[in-house]
Amino acid sequence: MPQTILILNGPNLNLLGQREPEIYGHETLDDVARACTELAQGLGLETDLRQSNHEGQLIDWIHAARETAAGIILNPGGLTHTSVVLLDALNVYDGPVIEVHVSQIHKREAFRHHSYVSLRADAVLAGFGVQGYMLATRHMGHLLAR
Ligand code: CA2
Repeated sequence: MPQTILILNGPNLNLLGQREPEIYGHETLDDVARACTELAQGLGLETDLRQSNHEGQLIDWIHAARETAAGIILNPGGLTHTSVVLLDALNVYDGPVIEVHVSQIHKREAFRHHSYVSLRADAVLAGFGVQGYMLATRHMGHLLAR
């Protein structure tokens, strides 16, 4: 059975490719799902990409991932900067966690410079556009092959 990478996306990321292209680009979350699935297949892995606008739903998925996913790639959206509960959920997940931001959060408003999730993440990507998800998938392949 191939191992699964859970690719979790937080609030408003369903709008990727539809609004603010100058910040987030033109590609949609469906484009990301297709590209990561193809890349992961070449690494012998499966992907499961999900998005929710609800913090509790993301936490439930992280809890379930303890049984179903070998690693998590997570773009928490705005919850990055506010959510202790997301950090708590990740702290009870044993596999590798990679944090992805489409935009370069450190070049933006000061409130985006701090991430609670980074206290748990094994790697962080910011400012690579949606390519960040593909880079994270590739790196997850390395981490899971160890
Ligand atoms: O750069 C990222 O990926 C962010 O996680 C995106 C979040 C933002 O709050 C973080 O600081 C950085 C915002 C998600 C909003 O998503 C949209 C996507 C496209 C169009 C409009 C909103």
